[in-house]
Amino acid sequence: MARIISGVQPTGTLNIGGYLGAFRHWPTYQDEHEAYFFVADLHALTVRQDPVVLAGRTRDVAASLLAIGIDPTRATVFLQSEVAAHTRLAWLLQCSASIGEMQRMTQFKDKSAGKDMVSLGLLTYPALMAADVLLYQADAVPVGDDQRQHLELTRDLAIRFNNRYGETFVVPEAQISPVAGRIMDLQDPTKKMSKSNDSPMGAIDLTDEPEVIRRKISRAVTDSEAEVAYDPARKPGVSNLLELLAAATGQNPSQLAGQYDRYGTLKSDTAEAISELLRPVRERYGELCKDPGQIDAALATGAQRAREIAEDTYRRAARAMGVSC
Ligand code: AQP
Repeated sequence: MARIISGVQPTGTLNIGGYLGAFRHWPTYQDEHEAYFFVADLHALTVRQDPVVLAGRTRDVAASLLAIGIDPTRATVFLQSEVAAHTRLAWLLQCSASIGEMQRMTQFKDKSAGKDMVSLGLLTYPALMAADVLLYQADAVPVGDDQRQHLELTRDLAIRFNNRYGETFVVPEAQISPVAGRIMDLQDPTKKMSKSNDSPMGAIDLTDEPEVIRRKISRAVTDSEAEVAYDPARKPGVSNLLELLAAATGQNPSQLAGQYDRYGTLKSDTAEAISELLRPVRERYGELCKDPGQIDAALATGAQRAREIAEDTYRRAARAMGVSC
């Protein structure tokens, strides 16, 4: 059985961007793959976090993963910080990577731009992400388009390590969704929809009620023209709405454009489709919140399973580099 792994940072409430670009597909891997899904709480520390808020969001993101349909009896769900091998392997990989490689990452450039204090962790983040993947000897990593460059670096580090120290890691493939690979912010459609963006009106959260979804989409920024066309460069706002509607209904955004002659109807249909798509997630999330013991039990079992495989890979890598483990 092929093995897959993917993770999500608890830097905010999960939104429709990450859902359509990545998480929506995760439950489909559970039967035909050995699947590992984790909450990347250590990655969240690369930017300053309030400890109480971070701990709450970490649990909330874990609950959301169960709510989207990840079944802890068919997949391994865990918190990154509960498996010590992640940071231990990250150190070994940092010592095989160059500063230049890390500085070239566009996410580092974007997140460090204009900041007075940039943490060293933000620079070395890709080495921890490489460790997240390589520890599990994953064949494939389903991610959104924004993670393509980090996955390329993970592959480079694995190949370099294998060449220097002998075959140790499986070299993973990125699996990027052909639709909705990059959903844009509703208030600034030139920017990716992100959990940590400032404007709450820019993102649709997975647990938003239908009237909130309607309000956010009705206020989404479009343009001063009146033509509905799929042209992300010239009409980013309208194209983003078409992309959302297409992903929610399994259609093609260019073909959908031909069915609309008014922005208002496009917006109301998009709101309706997203609201329906998220209905089961909202309902399951509500049930899980009433039974937090379920989340704790899933995470405890998941961490135990994850540690077994991760520690084995870490020991092999450490011995290959000549250090005792
Ligand atoms: N807007 C998006 N469109 C498509 N895919 C997306 N992903 C995130 N945003 C979009 C994909 O979701 C997975 C989990 O992402 P993550 O939380 O690990 O990191 P991220 O890409 O940095 O997500 P955010 O929301 O932008 O977080 P912050 O605000 O903290 O930087 C990944 O597979 C990602 O590609």
